[in-house]
Amino acid sequence: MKAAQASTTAQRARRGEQLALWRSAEREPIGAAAVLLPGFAAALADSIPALLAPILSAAPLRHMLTPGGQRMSVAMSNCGAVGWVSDRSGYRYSPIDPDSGRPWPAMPGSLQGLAQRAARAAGFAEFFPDACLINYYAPGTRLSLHQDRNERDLTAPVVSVSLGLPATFLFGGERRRDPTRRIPLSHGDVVVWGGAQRLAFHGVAALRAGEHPATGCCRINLTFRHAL
Ligand SMILES: O=C(O)CCC(=O)C(=O)O
Ligand SMILES: [Mn+2]
Repeated sequence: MKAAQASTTAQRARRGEQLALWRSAEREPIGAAAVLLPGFAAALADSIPALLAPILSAAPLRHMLTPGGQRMSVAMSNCGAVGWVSDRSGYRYSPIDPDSGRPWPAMPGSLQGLAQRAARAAGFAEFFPDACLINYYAPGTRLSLHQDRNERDLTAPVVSVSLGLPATFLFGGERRRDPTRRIPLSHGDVVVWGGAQRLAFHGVAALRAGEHPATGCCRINLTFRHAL
């Protein structure tokens, strides 16, 4: 019974993703090797917060310390074989949650599948995410321009899923000073970048206050990467 229900949910998600891709502007290039997939995760998006609840109870959100000693304003946690961590000694991936001393919670198969299908829809056929960074944005929180460059294999793309309150994603070039595009993101939108744009600078503008039925007064972002 459980297996039958699970496969129905997965089938519904896939049908929703197909529909999202067929509708007109469903695959909006935001660069040569970067694409916005509006609503790609819509079929699963409302159920993701419940999926994250046990993960966040085992590995609670925390404001990590930057190597420079500042607390990050975005609260973070991870699921998957490894998790992204930051502290005085730098940025890296770790199989162990430093707060608990235990491995990170496993990445749910439905999330891994979603990330793989989004990568494929964006033109990256083989994607095996082993890390899912969970970012929690309260109103006013922003993520400054940065590159995702702590992964060993930079041929794999980054898949980024937006949930809850709308945000403005900033997507630039390979140099910090390159101009940035401002891309509005809503609940269920997915951005994928890789290839020649894998090291593009990107960030998130300060989150505007609001209320969303799926997440309440925050935005949650899931970033899937192949780290090791
Ligand atoms: O929240 C987002 O949309 C982007 C997150 C991000 O760039 C990161 O976690 O490295
Ligand atoms: Mn990033």
